[in-house]
Amino acid sequence: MMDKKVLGVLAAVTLSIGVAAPASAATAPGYDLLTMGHGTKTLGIAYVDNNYSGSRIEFRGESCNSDKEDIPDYQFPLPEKYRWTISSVQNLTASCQMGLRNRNGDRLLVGSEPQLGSWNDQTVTVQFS
Ligand SMILES: [Ca+2]
Repeated sequence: MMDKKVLGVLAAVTLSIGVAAPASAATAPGYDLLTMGHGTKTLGIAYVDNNYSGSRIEFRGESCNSDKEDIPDYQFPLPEKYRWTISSVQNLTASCQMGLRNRNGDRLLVGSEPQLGSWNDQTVTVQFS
């Protein structure tokens, strides 16, 4: 009899934890969120893993001018921890071209890319122009 009561209490505790955890977890445990730049909008997001997962960097700003070949409106040299780690990206704007730069200065224009192919783990700078 006593054993059954104890088990019942344990089951109730386990259930309440299981229900509460997903609702309060904004990002998956063990992953980092870094915000770069200032502004009211998230221009884009770069992720360490494929398919928009893993630790991520959000790039903040406002909007881009219409001259896409001008110097970038926003340029984000990645902190050392994130250099050569980016595996998927999302451009969340309508007005900006999102571009990745590798260590040679080559540029890849991107939209929403769940994988980056030969550019996997190559990005050192993210630009919006
Ligand atoms: Ca990666």
